[in-house]
Parts: sequence; structure tokens; C-alpha cells
Amino acid sequence: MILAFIGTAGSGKTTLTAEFGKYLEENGYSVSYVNLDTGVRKLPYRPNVDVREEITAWELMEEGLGPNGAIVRS
Ligand SMILES: Nc1nc2c(ncn2[C@@H]2O[C@H](COP(=O)(O)OP(=O)(O)OP(=O)(O)O)[C@@H](O)[C@H]2O)c(=O)[nH]1
Ligand SMILES: [Mg+2]
Repeated sequence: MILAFIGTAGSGKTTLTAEFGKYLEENGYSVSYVNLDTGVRKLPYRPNVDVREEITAWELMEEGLGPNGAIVRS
């Protein structure tokens, strides 16, 4: 089963990923976490796959893009 949490900025995607993942693990499921947020500084879960190993919004901002442009580009 693959679950993706999407939503507007600040709507709780990261928090729900961590909390629902913890709930599943506590109930015997094996959970792998994937972070697709290039702009997040700190995560409340340990991602098994993390897009930030490829690209971060911060790198693109250093090249001159603003935060929104960097998120879109990344
Ligand atoms: N009261 C309340 N606050 C919540 C809930 N879920 C998340 N928050 C808070 O809302 C804020 C944003 O939560 P995140 O999980 O970072 O939201 P997000 O959608 O990942 O945010 P971005 O990645 O910045 O778009 C944090 O301060 C959370 O603690 C909830 O169910 N209730
Ligand atoms: Mg988030």
C-alpha cells in the first residue's frame, strides 16, 4: 500500500506522515517513509528515501530564486 499526503502549505502533511506512520508501525506494519519536500529543514520521521539527497530548495535560492520559485523548480 502506498499513501501520499498532499495539501496546502502548513496543512499538516509532515505531521500526519509521522503520526500515521508511527500508528501503523505500532500495529505491526512495516513502514517506509519518503520525503518529497525539498524545502523542509527538519523532519519528525526518518525518511528511507529523501529527495533532499538530490536537490534542495535552499540550493536553488542561493542561485537567486525566491522560496516559491525554488520549490516549484525543485
Ligand atoms: N492543532 C493542530 N496543529 C497541527 C495539526 N497537524 C499539524 N499541526 C501543526 O501545523 C503546523 C504545520 O504542520 P506541518 O505538518 O509542518 O504541515 P505541512 O503541511 O507539512 O507544512 P509544509 O510542509 O510547510 O507545507 C505545525 O506547527 C504542526 O504542529 C493538527 O492536527 N492540529
Ligand atoms: Mg511538510
